[in-house]
Amino acid sequence: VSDQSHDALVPLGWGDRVQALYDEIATATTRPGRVVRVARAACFVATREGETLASADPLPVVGDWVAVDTTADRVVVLGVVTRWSALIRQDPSGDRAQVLAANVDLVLVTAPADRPSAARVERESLIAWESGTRPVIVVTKTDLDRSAYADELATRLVGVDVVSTSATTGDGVAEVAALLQPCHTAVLLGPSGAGKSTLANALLGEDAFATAAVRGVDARGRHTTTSRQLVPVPTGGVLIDTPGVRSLGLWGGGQGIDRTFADIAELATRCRFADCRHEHEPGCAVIAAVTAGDLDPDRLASFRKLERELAWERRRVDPVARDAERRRRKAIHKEQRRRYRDLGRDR
Ligand SMILES: Nc1nc2c(ncn2[C@@H]2O[C@H](COP(=O)(O)OP(=O)(O)OP(=O)(O)O)[C@@H](O)[C@H]2O)c(=O)[nH]1
Ligand SMILES: [Mg+2]
Ligand SMILES: [Zn+2]
Repeated sequence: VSDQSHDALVPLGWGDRVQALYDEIATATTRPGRVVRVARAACFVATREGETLASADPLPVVGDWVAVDTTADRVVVLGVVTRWSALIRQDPSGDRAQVLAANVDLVLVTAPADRPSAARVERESLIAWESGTRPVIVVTKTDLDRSAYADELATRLVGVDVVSTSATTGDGVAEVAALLQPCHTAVLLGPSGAGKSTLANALLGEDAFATAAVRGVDARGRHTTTSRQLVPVPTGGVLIDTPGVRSLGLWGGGQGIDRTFADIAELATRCRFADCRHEHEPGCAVIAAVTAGDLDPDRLASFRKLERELAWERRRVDPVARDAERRRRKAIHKEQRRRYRDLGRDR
């Protein structure tokens, strides 16, 4: 084992975990590196010899660990290390998956206090769980808004950690820094203008990223940050800054929904029917909780919306799920017809 204290890849997250995965794809002429930024047809890879522009086909994504060959006259990515996690959304332009970042261990869901939206935070948290990582909610700009947004989110999003920050006053920045573990990678996710790059700069202790005031409606779609970028954090850990994305369509199997909505999942175990949709079913413990004032109806609405979206995605990609849904609908129709007949008989 080599002395890692002088290994230039360690601040980028290199360690035993990556070494083992890299060994699976290494060849005599390749060396390891991490993709720090992706350009149109090439990517910037940090290696022990410094940062280099490498061509690759297909292009890896930011956060990928790769094997590059530097022996030819141009640097080429020869292989991509098996990802342990991937932040995925549905490509807004079509029915494809788009990987936003690879090999992340933590998603910092930035939630600006001046533009509260619990539903958005729930969607982003779900994407984090679906990606194989976990979310921590970082409320930003708390100097602008004295409301109890962080408390609201902590209450509503049961079991998720919430950190209050202000890059202006410096509040909470050390708490976020403490979340960034050596050899672990965190990614900033959140709407444009949330203060992601500002927070990144505060963590880095320098203005590495450009920041700008939130733009007016006439300049919609323009983001200050235009590409995803990976940087080592001096106090430990690795950070990926991303441009705020407007559309965050879900893409995934739906394993994350019970973690995002742990309170509803727990209640659902007490519903009379195992396949209860918590809509109009008799003996529904979830609806009972709303009626009793124990569950926020907005949270249930958010759950239903995301659940429907996931179910739709599942049916689209999975013919077995599609057939199951068809059978379920048929059974419901049959049941409704039967009830109708019975009603007629009673009259
Ligand atoms: N008052 C206040 N303003 C902040 C804070 N953090 C960021 N801002 C301001 O919010 C604006 C947007 O910040 P950015 O860091 O560029 O936002 P971003 O999330 O990186 O935006 P995109 O790159 O477009 O996704 C800038 O004008 C910042 O100065 C904060 O804690 N308090
Ligand atoms: Mg930015
Ligand atoms: Zn129910």
